[in-house]
Amino acid sequence: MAKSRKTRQKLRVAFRKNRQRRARSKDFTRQLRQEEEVVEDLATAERISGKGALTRHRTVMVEAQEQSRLEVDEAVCRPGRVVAASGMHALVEAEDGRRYECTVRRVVRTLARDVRNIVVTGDRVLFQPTGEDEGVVERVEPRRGVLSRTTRGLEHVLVANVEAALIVASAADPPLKPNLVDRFLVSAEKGGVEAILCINKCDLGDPVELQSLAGTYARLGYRVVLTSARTGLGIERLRRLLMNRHSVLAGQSGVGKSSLLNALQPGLDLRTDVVSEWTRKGRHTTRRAVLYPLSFGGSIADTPGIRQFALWAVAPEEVEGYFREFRPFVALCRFPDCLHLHEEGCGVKAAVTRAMISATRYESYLRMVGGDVQ
Ligand SMILES: Nc1nc2c(ncn2[C@@H]2O[C@H](COP(=O)(O)OP(=O)(O)OP(=O)(O)O)[C@@H](O)[C@H]2O)c(=O)[nH]1
Ligand SMILES: [Mg+2]
Ligand SMILES: [Zn+2]
Repeated sequence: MAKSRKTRQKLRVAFRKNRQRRARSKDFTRQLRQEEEVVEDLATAERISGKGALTRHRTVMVEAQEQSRLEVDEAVCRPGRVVAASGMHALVEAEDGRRYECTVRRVVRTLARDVRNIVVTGDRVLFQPTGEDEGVVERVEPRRGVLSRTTRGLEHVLVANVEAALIVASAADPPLKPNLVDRFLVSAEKGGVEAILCINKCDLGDPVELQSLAGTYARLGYRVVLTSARTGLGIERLRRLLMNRHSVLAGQSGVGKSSLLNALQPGLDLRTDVVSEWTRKGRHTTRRAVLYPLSFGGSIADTPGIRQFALWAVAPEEVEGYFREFRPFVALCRFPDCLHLHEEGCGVKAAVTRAMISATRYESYLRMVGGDVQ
């Protein structure tokens, strides 16, 4: 007991030192070097077993992980939500609406699974204000409801703590890619987020074709909204669907996500000025996920368009579970481990032949099982 108390004290001292260091850009290289050291320490400690200095060191590190949640001085910390994030920096909005440019406390970075996702837009955090509009993120709360994909072999969380994802596609310009839509639907379901399909630019599309496409997804039980940011079609319905919820706009680049947001929330362009230095560009080519409050209740994150999309952590045999319409037919497959590719006696393939499963959906399935990037 005594020993562990001592350890804890040591850790506290170290943490306090970290906290006092201001993350000025001239410190950046030095900081990076220190981070590398800590990461190396962790890696070494993980490999060594048996009794010895390294084992003790490992114990300390493990304790540090466990204690990191306790170490936060809740009396001086405030809860907030990450409005935009970039590397080790996060723009955090406190409950009173004030915004703080925050760095991330080193122990939080060390404990993160990978560097990409330390803080993401939508994260709920505890932060300590260090000035009028500056602070330090002390803790990132566990995420619920995420939209992620795989980037260079790592999970890339686009946004966290959302209840609904508005998967936006366009009727034309760019043409609708069903495979990309299906990937987003899978990603949302995997992340515990309700997917709402929004087909935008309906002013450009053939109404008959659009109705049939909308019908395909509506029959699967997805909510489908046909919109036009240009004419205002469907905007009121969208508003009702998003009211009082935390949502995200996701989809291919150029489908009109930001335009929809402007239609949903007139006057938002005024408010985007605040985050313009974070987004570093006009609102028409979104580079970074940014969270906006909605005047009719709730919030919505606008995200950058995605051209390529590899699913995160979905094994081939799991994919069928995300294709709701396959379920009744999977039981008819001759082999219990049927992947519905070339197997004999496959109930799913038979259903595709009989047009009971859409050929386009089956094609999406094949691409996902094949690990294709779309
Ligand atoms: N005809 C028509 N054009 C639209 C509509 N919605 C958006 N656009 C146009 O489509 C283009 C792209 O719109 P954005 O809102 O920037 O698209 P985005 O999805 O936010 O794109 P990224 O930020 O690159 O992901 C712009 O020129 C818009 O004016 C629509 O409903 N109808
Ligand atoms: Mg945009
Ligand atoms: Zn099968």
